Amino acid sequence: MANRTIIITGGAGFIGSHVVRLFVNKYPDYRIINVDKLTYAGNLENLKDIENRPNYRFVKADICDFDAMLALIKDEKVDGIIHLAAESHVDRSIKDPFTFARTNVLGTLSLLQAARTCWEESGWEGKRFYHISTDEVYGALQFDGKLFREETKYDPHSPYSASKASSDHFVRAFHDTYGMPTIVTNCSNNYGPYQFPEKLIPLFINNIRYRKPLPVYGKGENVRDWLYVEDHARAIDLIFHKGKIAETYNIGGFNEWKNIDLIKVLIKTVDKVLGRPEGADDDLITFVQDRAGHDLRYAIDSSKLKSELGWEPSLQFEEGIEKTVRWYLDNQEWLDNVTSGDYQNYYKSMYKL
Ligand code: NAD
Ligand code: TDX
Repeated sequence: MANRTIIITGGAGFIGSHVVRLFVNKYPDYRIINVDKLTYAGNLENLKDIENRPNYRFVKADICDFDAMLALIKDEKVDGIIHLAAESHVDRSIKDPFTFARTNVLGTLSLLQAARTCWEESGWEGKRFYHISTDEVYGALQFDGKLFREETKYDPHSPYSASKASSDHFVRAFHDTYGMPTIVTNCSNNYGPYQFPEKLIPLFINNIRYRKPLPVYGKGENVRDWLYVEDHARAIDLIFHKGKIAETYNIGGFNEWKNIDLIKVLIKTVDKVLGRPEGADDDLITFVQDRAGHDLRYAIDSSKLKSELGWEPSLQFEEGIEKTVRWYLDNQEWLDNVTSGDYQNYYKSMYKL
């Protein structure tokens, strides 16, 4: 469908910036409106390469601001919303759950209600509200080979995953109650360029570079399922255009790693790229107090997405990790810019520096 006008919320964040870039480049006939509050995690630097494109507009706004969302959807005749804006870091949710309930739950509700108000008036035809969620809503798996499927019962444990679970339920409720054309996807851990360096992979790449301790929670036994961020963005594009209304799709790379094994790969790769001898930085591994309520294992079964829409991850993990390591090592200025100010203070208090 040509000439669509799409809001992408959270477009200045990690995954959102990849989705905005993909849509702006691939769909010159669409109008892409990036709605972002620019919290500590949102950086317009992530989108420097496309900021002057004629099919792109940035709007600094809070999704909790119902009147602003309503006016934007109405004035711009928006027909699609891809909703990524959220508070996304589990450790922060443990310290400050209210902010997560506000943005993730009330913000999503405000956006849904604004879209409903406009779209009920103009008709549901051709409209789409696509909500981006996480595998963490399914809870924790044991080491038994089982995977999260679309039918897996929700069992969130952290304030972050509880807030995402709640927002997922609101999205489905808007379909079931009002007939809003919605889609929800639940994705595994993403990695790649432009991820805020509080998350495991970018934080540890930077620490290895400067030979700072690597704070491994617990024994490093927890397992996560990792997907390269551009593969997630491709899945979002496909599902936005071809996914079935009211469906849920799991997105993941069938790529499980125990944290400690992943950290060893990171050390090896950074040392290789920097020309340091193998094993030079192994002693940076520092076991620290475990995260409260730390989910043992996440693993996504994305076979529905493959069989119904033909999506598969394009990148092998070793290749993706090396690409990611090189990007962070080459983009020190980006790292310095996004970690100045507020984040520095938070990081210092978190690790008692
Ligand atoms: P991020 O923290 O990097 O970016 C979030 C963006 O949302 C930022 O640009 C921020 O400024 C913006 N934002 C926050 N509160 C806002 C508000 N009230 N109004 C408007 N904008 C606001 O997050 P991310 O890692 O890119 O995650 C994006 C989405 O994908 C989230 O919904 C997250 O739950 C989901 N997700 C993330 C992962 C992952 O591994 N990172 C995996 C699965 C799902
Ligand atoms: O310093 C650390 N030490 C450590 O051992 C950090 C930051 C993390 N960890 C562990 C905790 C997790 O088991 O590494 C694993 C990955 O941690 P994060 O990068 O914080 O990601 P996670 O908690 O798994 O959540 C991520 O994936 C799902 C994203 O932050 C979420 O937004 C997404 O929904």
